[in-house]
Amino acid sequence: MELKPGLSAIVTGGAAGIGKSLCLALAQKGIFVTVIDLSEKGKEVAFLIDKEHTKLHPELKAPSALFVKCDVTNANDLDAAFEKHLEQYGGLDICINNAGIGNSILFHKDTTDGSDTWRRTINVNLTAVVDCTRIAIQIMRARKKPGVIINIGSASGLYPMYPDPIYSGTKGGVVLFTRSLAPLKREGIRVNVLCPEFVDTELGMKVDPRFVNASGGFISVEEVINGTLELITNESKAGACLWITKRRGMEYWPTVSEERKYLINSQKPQRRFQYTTSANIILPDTFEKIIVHTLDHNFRSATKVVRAQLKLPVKPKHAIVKIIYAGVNASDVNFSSGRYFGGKDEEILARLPFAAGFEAVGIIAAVGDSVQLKVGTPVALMTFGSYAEFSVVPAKHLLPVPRPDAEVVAMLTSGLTASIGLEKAGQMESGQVVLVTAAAGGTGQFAVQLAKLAGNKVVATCGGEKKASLLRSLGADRVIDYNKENIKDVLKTEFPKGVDIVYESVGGDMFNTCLNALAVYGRLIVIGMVSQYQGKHGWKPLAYPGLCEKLLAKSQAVAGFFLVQYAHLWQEHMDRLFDLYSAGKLKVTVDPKRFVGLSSVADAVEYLHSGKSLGKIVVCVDPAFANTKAKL
Ligand SMILES: NC(=O)c1ccc[n+]([C@@H]2O[C@H](COP(=O)([O-])OP(=O)(O)OC[C@H]3O[C@@H](n4cnc5c(N)ncnc54)[C@H](OP(=O)(O)O)[C@@H]3O)[C@@H](O)[C@H]2O)c1
Ligand SMILES: *[C@@H]1O[C@H](CO)[C@@H](O)[C@H](O)[C@H]1NC(C)=O
Ligand SMILES: *[C@@H]1O[C@H](CO)[C@@H](O)[C@H](O)[C@H]1NC(C)=O
Ligand SMILES: *[C@@H]1O[C@H](CO)[C@@H](O)[C@H](O)[C@H]1NC(C)=O
Ligand SMILES: *[C@@H]1O[C@H](CO)[C@@H](O)[C@H](O)[C@H]1NC(C)=O
Ligand SMILES: *[C@@H]1O[C@H](CO)[C@@H](O)[C@H](O)[C@H]1NC(C)=O
Ligand SMILES: CC(=O)N[C@H]1CO[C@H](CO)[C@@H](O)[C@@H]1O
Repeated sequence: MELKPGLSAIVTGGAAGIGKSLCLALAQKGIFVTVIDLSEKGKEVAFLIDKEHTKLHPELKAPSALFVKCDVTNANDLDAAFEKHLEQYGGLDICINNAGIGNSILFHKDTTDGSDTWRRTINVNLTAVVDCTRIAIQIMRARKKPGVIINIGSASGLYPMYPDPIYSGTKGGVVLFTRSLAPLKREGIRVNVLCPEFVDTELGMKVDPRFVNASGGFISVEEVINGTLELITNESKAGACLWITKRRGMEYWPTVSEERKYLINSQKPQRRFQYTTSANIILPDTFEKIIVHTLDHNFRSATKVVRAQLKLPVKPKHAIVKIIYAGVNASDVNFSSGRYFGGKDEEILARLPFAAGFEAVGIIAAVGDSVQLKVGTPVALMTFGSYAEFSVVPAKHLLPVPRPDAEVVAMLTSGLTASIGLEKAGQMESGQVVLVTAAAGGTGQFAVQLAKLAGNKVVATCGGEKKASLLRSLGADRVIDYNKENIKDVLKTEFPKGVDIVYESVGGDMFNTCLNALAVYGRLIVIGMVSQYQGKHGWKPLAYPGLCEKLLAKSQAVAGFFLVQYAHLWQEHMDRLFDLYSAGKLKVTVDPKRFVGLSSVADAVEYLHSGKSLGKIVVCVDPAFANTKAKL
């Protein structure tokens, strides 16, 4: 809401302290204010508001302020006070609930019935806030005009304040009460809460100065005013809780990553199974698949397309999936050389031949006993053997998806790795510098966007102008094309304090460059080491001399991340990625080069390692099927 002359506001507890300053700040903008307070000093504030108006906005009609003496815990008086405001100004645009009183005696040492002590403070600090909010909502709703309600909470509504449990309790109540009102935004009513730590007012002065000092000192009333004005003016804030401390400045509570721990998308179940096929899928007797017949890091030499029997009936708890798109992934070559399995050479050789391919989307073509999923449901699978026309998969490994599209394949390994990796291994929050390597690649593109969405500054590396321009379009703040610029030099001059998180998937020299660019407390997430996968003899582990010394000197962490170990989070993050994608907040780049049919898989794998690809590479296993379904 733009603060412009002629709007009207109510401020409870406006006679002194923060409330008084808020009244005067609103007055400066030419806003009519009703001061509600128990103290007669409110009259003087109304006078000051009037003076401010006369000086800055002489065009406004009088009276520019009202004072209503009222105890906010008295429901009848409160109704009457709001009514007076309405009579005078014909509406209500802003309501600031600021009234509060202190408590001098600890509640469990209180021998009275509490009606003049803790019960009263709960009534003033919590019940009256609820009551004022109720009346304000009713007025704003009736007028069908946008309105903003700001409740003044406290930092002790976010974390405990040991010397005064009642204080913490009421403020905690105000915080969750307010946050629960976020959905009112749909009606144009935004309710927000402000949570300052110790403020430089008369009330603040009563706090033990040692506490105040330990917390970094008082915050100024001006900062509280600035925070309130931000909550009023920024239309994106609804149910928002702004935390202000001297130590850390202004921050919203909770952080995006905390929020993600409890947010559940209620629309999910309706949408998830929206796309089902009406056509019966005809199960053939045989189908084609790619197998590794000899161990080789050269995917083409290691593999061949073979025909296999489709075994029917389907085993209990299993499903047959008709594959539509399969995802190409950097370690396909690692897999074809047998490096995925570990163990002795003879043991790996004994596995031959084995099926290749890590990930795909398709449609359930048949199910065995005890399977809940229906035939026709689009699903994703991340099981070995997905370079195939059909795949028999334990039903518990199937992830229902909204549509069997190329974009959804891109979200699987690549999207999930970025989403879960940044959160778990990277512990990403907001306001940090995040460096992403191979940023225009399958997983890099997601890391860049997710880091931006979480409110970070993103530095992205890539080789080539086409990739650089993709990255700029995805919102990267600084793109380093290593064909044109030296990554080390750029990081050194432009990020002298270092970067906080690195999403690293290249390995080798790149790993070293990134490690040297890491800030104090920084975290480097090892996602992969694509530069090492295709050495002459396949995989060759590297030594990193001095690694421990570097980490110790700057309290840094290097964290490995392997998606397979986070299967319990796949569905949650898949849903989140698809929601972002559907809402247009996440772009999914699939390389435009078309690979059709299983015979093109080797080309696709080589293309990935050519370093020319842009975004996720997918192979369309059954173009006919994909095309007919696209019309649905
Ligand atoms: N840990 C996990 O759970 C997990 C899961 C998925 C993926 N990954 C890892 O994530 C990384 C990316 O995989 P992806 O499937 O998404 O592939 P990708 O990023 O699409 O891979 C291609 C990109 O990597 C860079 N690159 C390719 N070959 C290179 C080389 N020899 N030296 C230096 N850079 C090279 C190129 O980008 P530039 O323009 O920047 O050179 C290229 O565009 C891999 O390291 C992979 O192992 C890990
Ligand atoms: C009530 O709120 C006021 C102002 O926000 C605060 O200073 C006071 O300590 C609070 N008292 C209790 C007991 O909650
Ligand atoms: C608080 O810190 C200030 C300086 O930062 C100092 O002047 C003051 O004496 C300290 N007060 C207490 C109670 O420690
Ligand atoms: C409050 O906001 C004003 C205007 O945006 C700014 O000039 C001032 O520095 C801010 N004050 C504080 C203490 O942040
Ligand atoms: C409003 O808040 C959002 C989210 O915090 C921020 O991205 C945006 O820049 C803010 N808008 C203004 C006008 O300050
Ligand atoms: C490739 O996909 C598989 C199966 O989802 C996954 O386990 C693996 O981490 C991926 N590997 C790379 C390097 O992309
Ligand atoms: C990303 C990945 O799975 N890399 C594997 C490649 O092969 C080596 C050696 O067997 C494994 O240690 C890696 O985990």
